[in-house]
Amino acid sequence: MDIAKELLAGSRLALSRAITAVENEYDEAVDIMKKLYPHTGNAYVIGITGPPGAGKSTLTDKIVKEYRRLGKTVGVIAIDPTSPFSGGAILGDRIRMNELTLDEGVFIRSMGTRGSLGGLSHKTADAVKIMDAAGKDVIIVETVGVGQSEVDIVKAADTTLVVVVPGLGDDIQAIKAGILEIADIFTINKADRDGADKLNVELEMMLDLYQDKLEWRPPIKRTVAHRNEGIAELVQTLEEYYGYLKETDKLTERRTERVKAEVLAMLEENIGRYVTRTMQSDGEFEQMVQQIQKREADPYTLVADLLKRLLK
Ligand SMILES: Nc1nc2c(ncn2[C@@H]2O[C@H](COP(=O)(O)OP(=O)(O)OP(=O)(O)O)[C@@H](O)[C@H]2O)c(=O)[nH]1
Ligand SMILES: [Mg+2]
Repeated sequence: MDIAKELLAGSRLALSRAITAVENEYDEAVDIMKKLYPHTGNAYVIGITGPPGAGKSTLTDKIVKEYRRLGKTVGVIAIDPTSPFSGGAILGDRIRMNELTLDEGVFIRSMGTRGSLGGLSHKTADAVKIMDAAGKDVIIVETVGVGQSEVDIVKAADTTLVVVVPGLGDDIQAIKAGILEIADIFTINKADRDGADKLNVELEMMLDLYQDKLEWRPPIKRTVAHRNEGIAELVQTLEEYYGYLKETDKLTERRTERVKAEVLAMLEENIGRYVTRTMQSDGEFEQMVQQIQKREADPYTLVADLLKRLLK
C-alpha cells in the first residue's frame, strides 16, 4: 500500500498508518513525509494547553463540534492524555470520542510520551503535517501543562490557547513565566465555579505588567465546556486571531521560524546519528574515551579535531 498516495486520496486508514509510522519511527516514515510535505501548509493549527483536569479535552470536543458546524474538517492530536480520547478509564471521554469519530470530517489520535519529549515534539509536528496533508482545515493539539516541553510542542501551532481554571490558588504565579511566552488566547474554563472573576482580574493584571512587551494582548475568554457555554465565542476569537496573524504577516513569520527550527533540529539529529554510528562502528569512540580517561588527551581537543575531520 502506498500510504502517502492513499492518504492524499482520502483514506482514513492510510492517515492512521502514516501517524503510526512516524510515532514508531518506521523506515518508511521519511518517505511518507517526503511525499506529503508538498501538500502541507494549509491547516490552521491550534495548540490547547493548561493544567491537568482543566477541561482541555472537554473543550477540544466542543470546539471540534463548533468547527464542524461551521463546515470545517478537524484533526485532533491529544498528547499523552491522562483522560484519553480512546480506550481510557473515563467513560465520558469514550462516549465523546465515539460521537466524534462517527463523523468522517473528524480524525482523532492520541500520542504518547514513549521515548524522549524532544522526540515527541518532533513527532507531533509530523503528525500535524500528516493531518494537514490529509486536508483537515483545523488541527488541534492538546497537551497538559505549560512547561518547556509543552512550549516545544505548541511551537507546531499557529495559535496557542491556554486553559486556566479558578481555584488553583498560587498556580498563576507558578505558571506565569512560561504562560506568557506561549499564550495567544486565554480561556477561564469551569467559569461556573467560584473564583472566575478573581482569576480574570489576576490575569488582566499580569497582562498589564507585560503590556509593553506584548504585540498582541491575549484576550481572556470564559467557558463552561461541559455545558457548551462560551464555545462559539471562543472559536470566533480563535478565528479572529488567525485573521490577525494573516493580515500582519505574523503567520508567515511564525511558520518561517518553525521551518528554521525544524531544519536545524533535523540536521543536528542526523549529524549526531551519523557521528555516533561511524565512530562506534570503527571503535574510534572507545579509543577516544580511553585516551581521555587516562588523561593522555583532553575531550576539547579531540572533539575539535574530530569535527574538523568530519566536516572535510
Ligand atoms: N464544572 C465544570 N466541570 C468541567 C468543565 N469542563 C470540564 N469539566 C469537567 O472536568 C473534568 C476534566 O475534564 P477533561 O476535559 O478531561 O480535562 P483535561 O484538561 O482534558 O484533563 P487532562 O487531559 O487529564 O489533563 C471532567 O469531569 C469534565 O466534565 C467546566 O467548564 N465546568
Ligand atoms: Mg485531556
